[in-house]
Amino acid sequence: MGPPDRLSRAARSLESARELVVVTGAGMSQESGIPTFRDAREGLWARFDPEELATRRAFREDPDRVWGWYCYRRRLVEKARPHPGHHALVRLEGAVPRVTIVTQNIDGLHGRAGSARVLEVHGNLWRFRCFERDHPVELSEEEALPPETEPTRGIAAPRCPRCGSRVRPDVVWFGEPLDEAMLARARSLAGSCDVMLVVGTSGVVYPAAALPGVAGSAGATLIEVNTEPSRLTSQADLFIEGTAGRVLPGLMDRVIEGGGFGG
Ligand code: BJW
Repeated sequence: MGPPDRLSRAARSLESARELVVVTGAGMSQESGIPTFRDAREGLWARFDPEELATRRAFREDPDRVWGWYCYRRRLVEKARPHPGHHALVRLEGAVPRVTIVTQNIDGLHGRAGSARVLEVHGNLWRFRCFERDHPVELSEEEALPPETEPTRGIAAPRCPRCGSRVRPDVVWFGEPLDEAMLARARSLAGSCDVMLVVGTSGVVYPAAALPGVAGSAGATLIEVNTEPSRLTSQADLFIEGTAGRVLPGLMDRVIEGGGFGG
């Protein structure tokens, strides 16, 4: 089957879907200028050590180093804009009765594009809590976005106004549990959806990587969009090779042409 046939088949599945779950990963944001994690040359983990930046131990040992790196990440995201792929997912809400995006991304780009139902299972770069007691903390723009420095230059992590412990980003580091209620919701939706669209994830990080398996076992059609095969491709009914920013708008155009929900 050639790429146009795959797009048409994917569009037909989406047109008949009642409940769609879209699982996104770092590849979804790549064309907005945000690097992925595992690209061999440009990926964040090719340039920075996750053990030193994305674990509780790392923060405990050197909060300023970790805080400085997340300030650098926040600056990257602040300059980024949602791309046509994000907007195509918003348009999908007019074509399928219920659409939920389960994103591993912490950049908030789906929400900025206008997607209505987004579960950010790895947290959000722009929310903060304290390290010791999880008190939610509000920060000023200057505290969240201090002047540009090197990504590896430490920046003093602010203190929680209630308990004095250091402030951390409200994201999920390795070895930390995901929000229990949100994960339960994501699993339940995966088990009840009729189509799951998986975009731009390597499928190596659990528990998010298990969601396509849950959907597939429950009989959903799995459609994957990625620039290259991933760990999840063997489970996919349809693999569409290409970037999110090119494939998703093309897919949406076909859904609209085909009528879609209420169309
Ligand atoms: C394009 C594209 C374009 C490029 N268009 N495509 C079971 C088995 C094995 C291990 C475990 C397991 N269960 C738990 C674990 C341990 C661990 C884990 O999974 N480790 C694996 C690496 C082996 N998981 C955890 O620790 C999780 N916690 C947990 O399970 O807790 C249990 C617990 C319970 C009770 C008490 C205590 C604990 C937490 C995982 C948190 C992950 N955190 C990070 C950092 C978040 C904050 C931050 O951003 O700084 O999340 S790591 C990083 O990986 C980030 C991402 O969300 C995540 C996934 O990466 P993603 O999105 O797939 O990106 P890439 O780069 O890997 O892939 C990009 C893809 O896009 C590629 O395929 C490209 O081809 C493609 N692409 N450009 C379309 N333009």
